[in-house]
Amino acid sequence: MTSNKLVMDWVDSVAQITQPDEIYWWNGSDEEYERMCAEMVKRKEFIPLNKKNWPGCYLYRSDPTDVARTEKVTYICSERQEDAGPTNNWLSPADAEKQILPWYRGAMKGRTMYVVPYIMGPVGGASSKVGFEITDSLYVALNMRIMTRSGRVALDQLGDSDDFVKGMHSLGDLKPEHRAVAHFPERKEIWSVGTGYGGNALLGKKCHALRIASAQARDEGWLAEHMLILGLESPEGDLHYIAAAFPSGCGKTNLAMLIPPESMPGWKAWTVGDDIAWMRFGEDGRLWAINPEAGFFGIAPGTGEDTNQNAILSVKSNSFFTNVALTEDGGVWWEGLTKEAPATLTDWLGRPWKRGSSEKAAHPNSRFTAPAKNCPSISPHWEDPQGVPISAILFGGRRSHLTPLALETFSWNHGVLMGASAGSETTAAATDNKMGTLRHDPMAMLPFCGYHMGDYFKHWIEIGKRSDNLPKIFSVNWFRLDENGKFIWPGFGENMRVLKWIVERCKGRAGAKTTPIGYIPAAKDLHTSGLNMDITKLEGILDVDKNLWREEIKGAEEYFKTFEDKFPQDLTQELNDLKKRLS
Ligand code: GTP
Ligand code: SPV
Ligand code: MN
Repeated sequence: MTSNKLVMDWVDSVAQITQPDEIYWWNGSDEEYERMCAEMVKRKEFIPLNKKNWPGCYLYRSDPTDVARTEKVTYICSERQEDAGPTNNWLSPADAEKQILPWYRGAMKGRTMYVVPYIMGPVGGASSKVGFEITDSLYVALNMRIMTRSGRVALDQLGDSDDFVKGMHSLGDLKPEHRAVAHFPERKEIWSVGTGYGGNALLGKKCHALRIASAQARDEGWLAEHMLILGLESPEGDLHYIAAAFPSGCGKTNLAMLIPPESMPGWKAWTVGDDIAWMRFGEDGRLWAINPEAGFFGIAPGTGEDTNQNAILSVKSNSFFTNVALTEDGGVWWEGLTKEAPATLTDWLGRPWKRGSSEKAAHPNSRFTAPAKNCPSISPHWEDPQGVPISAILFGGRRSHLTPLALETFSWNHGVLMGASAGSETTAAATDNKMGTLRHDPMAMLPFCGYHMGDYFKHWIEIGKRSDNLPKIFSVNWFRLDENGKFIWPGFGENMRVLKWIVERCKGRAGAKTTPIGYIPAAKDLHTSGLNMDITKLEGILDVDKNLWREEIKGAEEYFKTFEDKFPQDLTQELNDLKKRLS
């Protein structure tokens, strides 16, 4: 409990609505964590894993209808519809009360209500933010314990201040038709009901650190972005940090934990964050980024020793697994963990599974929750309250065609245009989208921007006017396919070759050819020694087809019309310049 009357009044009001049997204040201690994990085992919600191979690890199976973010029922409940903009679902606060609040009434009868205070950002950090998640899901509370700094520390940081986000979460009856994730940016409030899945229910993550925080960042002159943060150290000991925005399921966690290939001796990569970056100007006019989270909520499938060894080492202890398969010796497995599947498994739905089955053993969006400090490549600076200085911003996505492996934009505004016109093929991270369909996803923020996307573009342009010490903006794409549907670029650790070029461009050292869409490395400008790849294939993904790009730009121009007069003039100017260069 706390002496903060505003918090106490709000907790009371939620209890009035939800009618829990008991209220429990989360303190964040190790003793509490152990006790609550044991409670989950007692309730048969957690399956403890084999203690020898997976110490402190548990498997959790969610409701089978509740396995990914649901964008269809995610709302921005600003007072005015135009503040939510054309890319968000809007509900007026009054309609939200009518439609959503009834699903909370009496929902916690027979349950405990956990009050989880949390900090997004390092403890004591000037740019860290406090929030509360009230939840009737112990799984959610325990995940928040890994993903944020939670409990007493957050109450201490808040004191009697009114600067906190109010998150009200209930599993409700878990029926998809009684499911909603609603955000009230003006009141710094979040309602999530009828779902227990990660991005819908761990309210510190997408709901607070992106949707609420992006609106706050617009008002206060900073950036809240769907970006990983990575430090790159050259053999000479030079350190550069990059921030990269890729849509969900498009490689942030993997890039954030990359291990440089053996043919690049001396290069080191340091993980600062894998999903969210909050960036503010320092006194030096540079953008400094913090990772507001304290853990990784990462995609299991595709994560293996040879693709992401640092992630494997991160999840080996004190981690949770959601919707993966169970092995006979009490371990976990998912597609891509090993080349060959174990002969028999229990699948993510708890059914017997045999190698060769046409069905997946783990859900394609199955996830691990791991403490960031477990990661062997975690940066010594990952909890620095002032953050790390960003030299380059990368935009990327899953583009099987067209978009080159790497490109440097000509200017900040050109970079913003490129981020704004980015598209990506959809993945299993959200339901309701057919997988693999190309959609526009500006700055990888389409599902996460808490206000009008046109105003968001304007905010990026404004940020660019405030400093002449800005990061350079790049575009990357690891996902080009050949005529057989195979990835052309080897990806993963090999992406270091592209990052090296980026760092050297920041220092004005690497070569590039000037094309209408930006500076693109020639094959000779990349570190290719030890790269097991046909040079003509590499040249193929560094090429610019003007005709196809003209089509692409036409599509972007059409898309931008949805923002009407909110689309910034400066971007229209950039678009016209780009069209001229392509004609
Ligand atoms: P969210 O947690 O949903 O935001 O996803 P993310 O952006 O962190 O994506 P993640 O790193 O988990 O990667 C998603 C999928 O893409 C996994 O199956 C990876 O194996 C695959 N992937 C990541 N990087 C690469 C790459 O460089 N090349 C290829 N071919 N696949 C990759
Ligand atoms: C994403 O979908 O971008 C994620 C997973 O990082 S979730 O927490 O569900 O949002
Ligand atoms: Mn993400």
